[in-house]
Amino acid sequence: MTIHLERPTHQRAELAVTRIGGRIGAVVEGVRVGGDLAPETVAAVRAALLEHKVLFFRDQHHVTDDDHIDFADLFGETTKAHPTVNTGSAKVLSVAANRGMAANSWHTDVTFVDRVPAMSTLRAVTIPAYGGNTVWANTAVAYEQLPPSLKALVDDLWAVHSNDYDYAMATENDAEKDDDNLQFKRDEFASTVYETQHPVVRVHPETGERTLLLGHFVKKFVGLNSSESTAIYQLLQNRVTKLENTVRWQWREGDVALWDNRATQHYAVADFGTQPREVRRVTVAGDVPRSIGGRSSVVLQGDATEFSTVASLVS
Ligand SMILES: O=C(O)CCC(=O)C(=O)O
Ligand SMILES: [Fe+2]
Repeated sequence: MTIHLERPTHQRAELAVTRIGGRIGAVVEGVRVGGDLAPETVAAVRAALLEHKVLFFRDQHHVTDDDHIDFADLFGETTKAHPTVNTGSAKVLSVAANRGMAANSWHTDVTFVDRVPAMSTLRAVTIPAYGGNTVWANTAVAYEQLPPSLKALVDDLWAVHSNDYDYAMATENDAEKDDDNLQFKRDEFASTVYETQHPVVRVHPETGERTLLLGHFVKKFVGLNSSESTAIYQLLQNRVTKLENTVRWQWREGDVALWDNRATQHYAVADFGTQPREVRRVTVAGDVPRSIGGRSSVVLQGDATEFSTVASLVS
């Protein structure tokens, strides 16, 4: 797809969106990431995001933290860097290998609060010589492709998500977590505990698609015991993370990724040994999920108003 756009300066801008996966992922060319995109460019990027779920922009070496924030701001109000983790910036979350904030398990960002972020933008600052790819999965197609019997199972199922989640359940199929990492999680990540009950099937506020809202912050399903919860969680996650349903990105420094956090999960592959790796994230505020029946997620513990505003349904 090639879209020709007129800039306010009347310079002709060309935005090219090239799919890189069958079910998710596209590379966007012709956009200089920052805060000064023309409104029609922002609209075109947003439309491409809703369609492809994750977009990649190569060679954005010029981007500073401020440019990164300004870029994210074009898609909605930005959140605080994180509800509990402070990496030295109000809006930018640094995810560095040596900080032990492991992202090597499948998750959707910050689902332990009610106002789940709408989008995340990630910028590659330091990338190892090999390894350290990130993989995204499409949770709308995962729902769509469930057989009717499994749709019936999940359509009225609710899950409790927490930042003080059951690590054993989330890590069962994932890379092993080391002790430092677990200690970090206990000390900082869950310094304030948040717990929210979300529908497992969420109606996407912009596309109307039904998506599976799961990931490693799920503690249990409402009304099921822990072994039943683990079994159902694995069954559904196997659908989400099926390789055909994913795209894997091999980072180069200067890359920027933008994903729809309402329709994806992601996983940062921890296969780069002791090499340094740093990516930085700026997050766009989202609304409170709604079920197929129109019921909203319910806060069980923690107040996320300091972290993020609640986005209006369609921005
Ligand atoms: O390190 C990565 O590639 C992804 C980190 C992550 O999960 C995030 O920034 O939300
Ligand atoms: Fe993440």
